[in-house]
Amino acid sequence: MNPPHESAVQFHDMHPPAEDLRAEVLHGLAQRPRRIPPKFFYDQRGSELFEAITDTPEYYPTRTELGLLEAHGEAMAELLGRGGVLLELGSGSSRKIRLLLDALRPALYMPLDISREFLLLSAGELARDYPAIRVHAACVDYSQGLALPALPEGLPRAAFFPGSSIGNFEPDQARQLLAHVTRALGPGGRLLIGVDLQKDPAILNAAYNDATGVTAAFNRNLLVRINRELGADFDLAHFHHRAFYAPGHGRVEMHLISDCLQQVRLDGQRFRFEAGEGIHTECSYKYSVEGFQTLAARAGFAPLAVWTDRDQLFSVHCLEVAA
Ligand code: AVI
Repeated sequence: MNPPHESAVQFHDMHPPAEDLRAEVLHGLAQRPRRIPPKFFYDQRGSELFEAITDTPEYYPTRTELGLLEAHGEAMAELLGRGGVLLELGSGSSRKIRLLLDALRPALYMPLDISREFLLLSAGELARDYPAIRVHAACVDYSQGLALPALPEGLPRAAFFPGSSIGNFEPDQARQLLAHVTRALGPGGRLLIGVDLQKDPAILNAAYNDATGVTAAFNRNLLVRINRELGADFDLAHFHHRAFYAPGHGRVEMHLISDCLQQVRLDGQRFRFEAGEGIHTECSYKYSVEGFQTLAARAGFAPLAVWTDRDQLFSVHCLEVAA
């Protein structure tokens, strides 16, 4: 069944085939430490669980970033340039983009996301609610580069990358991704990007270990997905969630830890897990304002403005592609 309002959206499907999931999971399980990239969290259920995380009292980034967009949306829109093309990387939730669209009123809005169902649904709803804005949605894995449908020439270009999703990339990959964004925007193009700040580890540890266990369910859903889509036999009763701030790396790490000695079968192969052995499923890097500006400069961005909340939990940067 088509999601409501889908027809108002021009849709570009550049989604990686299921074989990418298989190949990357097999490759990651053979590594030491074992790892699976966090982009695979976001099937339909994973996207819903992530939304639920953003409503937990411990997970401060979403509400803090929303507060910054509410307080400074007009100034942000002024810097981004009205009436142009707006790309959004990782269009998971529509709450933030609605604030920006209200202030910015672009001619064309192009959300990019790996989760096809979520993308179509939210893009369809936005097309309905903002009939004056053309909506072209592209299902892409932007961790692999930024192959985009052709963009109209002669309009100012801006991109919005909220949620500190940039923190889920290793710093060198983050630099590469930002460099792809500079190429898509061209000289003078502007980027509004949300970046989680370095802070008291107790706040970070609580944010990734919420009391109701939503983050644990989000992490474990990765195994549910791999069982369903790849026919693996992960025993969910014997893998648990672990998340902690790693000060030496400046990042939060998430892992799925085996409770016991066990074997998992996938694609005719057996993977042996010792008790306590895990799969590293996510890094979430935290930056100082200066640390992030240095990273962005290495990708070709010059800083224009930065907004932070009173408690210095979260930052939103406006950057310009240097000529
Ligand atoms: C999407 N990303 C920025 C989230 C984060 O905080 O790194 C994903 C997440 N993982 C656990 N909780 C939220």
